[in-house]
Amino acid sequence: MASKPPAGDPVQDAPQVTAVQHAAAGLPGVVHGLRASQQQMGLGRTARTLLKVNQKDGFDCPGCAWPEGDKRHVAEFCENGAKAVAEEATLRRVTPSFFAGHPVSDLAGRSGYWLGQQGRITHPVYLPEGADRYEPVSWERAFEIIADELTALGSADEALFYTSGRTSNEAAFLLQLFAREFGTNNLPDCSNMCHESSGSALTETLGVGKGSVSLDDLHRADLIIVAGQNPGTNHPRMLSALEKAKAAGAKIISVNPLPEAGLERFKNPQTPKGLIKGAALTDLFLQIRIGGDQALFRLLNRLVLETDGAVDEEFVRTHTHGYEEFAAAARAADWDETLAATGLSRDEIERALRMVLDSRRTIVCWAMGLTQHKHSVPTIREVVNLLLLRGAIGRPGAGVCPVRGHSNVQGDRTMGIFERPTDAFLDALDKEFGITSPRHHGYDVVRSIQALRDGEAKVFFAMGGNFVGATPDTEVTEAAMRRARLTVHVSTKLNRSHAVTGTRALILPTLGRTDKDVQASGRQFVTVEDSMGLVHASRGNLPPAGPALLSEPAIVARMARAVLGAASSTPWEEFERDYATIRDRIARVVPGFEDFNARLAADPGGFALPHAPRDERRFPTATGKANFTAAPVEYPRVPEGRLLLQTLRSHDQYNTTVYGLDDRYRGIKGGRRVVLVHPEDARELGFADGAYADIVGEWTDGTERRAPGFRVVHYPTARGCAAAYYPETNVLVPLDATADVSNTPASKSVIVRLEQSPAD
Ligand SMILES: Nc1nc2c(c(=O)[nH]1)N[C@H]1C(S)=C(S)[C@@H](COP(=O)(O)OP(=O)(O)OC[C@H]3O[C@@H](n4cnc5c(=O)[nH]c(N)nc54)[C@H](O)[C@@H]3O)O[C@H]1N2
Ligand SMILES: Nc1nc2c(c(=O)[nH]1)N[C@H]1C(S)=C(S)[C@@H](COP(=O)(O)OP(=O)(O)OC[C@H]3O[C@@H](n4cnc5c(=O)[nH]c(N)nc54)[C@H](O)[C@@H]3O)O[C@H]1N2
Ligand SMILES: [Mo]
Repeated sequence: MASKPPAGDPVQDAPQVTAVQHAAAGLPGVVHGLRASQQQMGLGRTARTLLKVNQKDGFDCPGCAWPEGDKRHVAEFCENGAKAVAEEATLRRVTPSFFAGHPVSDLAGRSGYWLGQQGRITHPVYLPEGADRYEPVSWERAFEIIADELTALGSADEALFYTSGRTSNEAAFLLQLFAREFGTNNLPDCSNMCHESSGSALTETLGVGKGSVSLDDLHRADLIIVAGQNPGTNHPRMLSALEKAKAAGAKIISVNPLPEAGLERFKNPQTPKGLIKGAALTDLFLQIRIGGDQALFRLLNRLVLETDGAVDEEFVRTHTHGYEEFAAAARAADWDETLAATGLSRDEIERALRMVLDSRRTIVCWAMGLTQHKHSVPTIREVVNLLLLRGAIGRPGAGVCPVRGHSNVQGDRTMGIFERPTDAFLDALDKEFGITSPRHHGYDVVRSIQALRDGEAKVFFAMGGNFVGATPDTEVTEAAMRRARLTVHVSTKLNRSHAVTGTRALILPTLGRTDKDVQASGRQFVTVEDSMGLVHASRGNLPPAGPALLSEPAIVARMARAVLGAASSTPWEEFERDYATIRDRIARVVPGFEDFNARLAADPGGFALPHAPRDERRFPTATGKANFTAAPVEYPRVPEGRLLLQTLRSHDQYNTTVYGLDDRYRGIKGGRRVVLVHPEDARELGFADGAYADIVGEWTDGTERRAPGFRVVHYPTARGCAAAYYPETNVLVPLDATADVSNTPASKSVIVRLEQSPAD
């Protein structure tokens, strides 16, 4: 049996395989992007909308967090940005009559793709206890329901306030303020599943949990290592920066189990030459085994240590701590073990070493390929060790570049969306608002699911995102969510989380980035922070999806008034009226935002937040120096006959939002239930290309998890490895399989076996 779409879902999943592509973007990219837009919103609206993407007077692309350069192109977006915009600016609508026709039991049987295709939600709706249909509800009544449930809790810590990374700075600041006034630090966010490992490793070693480079640094680098990232699909505009760096003489090393099209060759759709010819980007492709990166960087560090003059001794002496212990560990790195862990050859590693030694300005970029493993934090620390050895932090053209996902995920954290806030942040908040914030830590995403499962959390509120769709161990998570007394989703579009509800549920429709936001004081804008710490304004220009929609800041402000009542002296009404008054408070609470409104008025293009290691080689760590670390080398051990599975994104999705069923660059069409396996491995396991298999996850506690009916695709991945799309394979990731320290689900290293599908 080829496909197993949920019952009643007309969308057929029947994957076909064509040739793998070796170049990204170019004309096909532009055409695909515009086609998606036109289907959803028609030609005039398409043009009006796309011309405003990432312009100084327009809105921030709701796609990725890649920064915009100072000199902007007329069309500062990419194919996937266009899809993200079309998805939000669509003319399709989900109205109360839609809910009358589709009970929750029906929605629960639909695919995420189908749900997303229904359009923008127009009215607040409520699912009463025991009912199977969402019904229209007034905003007043919706907030009363939330207030009733929240005030009935035995402790504020029985409530969870989740944030996905599209939320603006203003809304995020209000949400964390509300949660803390209410009495909890339970502020899990998508970052917990994303770059938390980067934040953990960088905070400990450099003192700031963010990247240390600007776009300009990328352009000036002479070596860029891109490890565990697929920019051709997920950060297409990054390819322009890589192209520019190359034109100025930089070399690029890609470290990836898959040969990703964009990294091989890039056809820049914004230059006439690029449209046709394209530039080869990667100079050295290290086709690493999944999870082999720590071993690779450890050995490179040993080899640097052994090369005369290769260590920047002045930097090490002046700015670092822990060198001796680290050097002892690095010197013990073993060639044979590294070759086994990485699957690379000695020659490849020596070539990488020569490129590192030839470089003064080295940048390492990474994303989920490094952050979603058990040993992600020590892996990223090892990357930092290399840069510290070479003095490549706080030098122009050099540094760390964790490439963020959601367009404001970094800003949300800056605004205090964090279950483990620092005392300094809470002190400032308390002083500004005259409140007493709770000081004990709250729950992150995985702990939130455990708390719901164990009955310790009872109300779940989500500011965007698709919690049950994005989190691991789908069956466990959905059962946990169903135990909640109340689930509330502030959403633009339908998704799986609206069909997996607590005893009672609310869907609160909200404005997106592209929508015009008018409040009592006039037209509003919001602000966001990109992956490189640049803060700028975002202004929607389209009429909202319906008159009943409220903005995210308005929803939080009204909820706060309903829940906290007279007990709160925070001017929630004023915040809703005029977002500039929120920014005035942010300016007084969050370092780096002084004179926030004035600086935005002076330059709507925005300003850069301070970054001590980058700006002044100052390292606000526990030791006051940049810390070398010396963790034991780890890599996944895969038993005979098993594969190491990574769960990743296709070219046609935005996280749990599926735009379409094609993964153009990888040559997959018309379906998503595919598992990519090296031809030799597939043959040894007895699976021809085109055979159907169940993927069975094996976890250390002896439990198994099954994802049925995947088409096996013979694909040039690293030996012993496999790849399949998320969220379909989340069911295979055990809730307990998380990264040490950061607690991020280890969704890039799942041990699996393939079993013949019963109906094949
Ligand atoms: N169009 C589009 N854009 C997006 C998103 C989207 O879904 N669609 N999502 C956004 C979000 S939230 C995020 S976080 C980013 C995600 O951006 P990416 O991290 O690029 O996303 P993934 O598809 O998870 O790809 C992981 C990459 O790491 C590689 N990899 C896997 N395991 C390993 C490993 O052990 N070692 C190494 N070296 N490489 C490995 C994979 O082969 C793949 O190339 O993109 C953001 N932008
Ligand atoms: N197996 C596996 N699991 C993963 C990953 C993986 O690589 N593998 N990646 C992880 C990563 S990196 C991330 S970031 C998470 C993503 O987790 P989430 O951020 O929770 O998921 P999304 O799919 O991005 O959320 C999409 C929904 O957000 C809502 N939305 C969109 N725009 C807006 C808006 O402007 N306002 C509001 N209020 N709502 C809006 C829409 O209703 C839409 O359905 O998933 C994680 N899960
Ligand atoms: Mo992410």
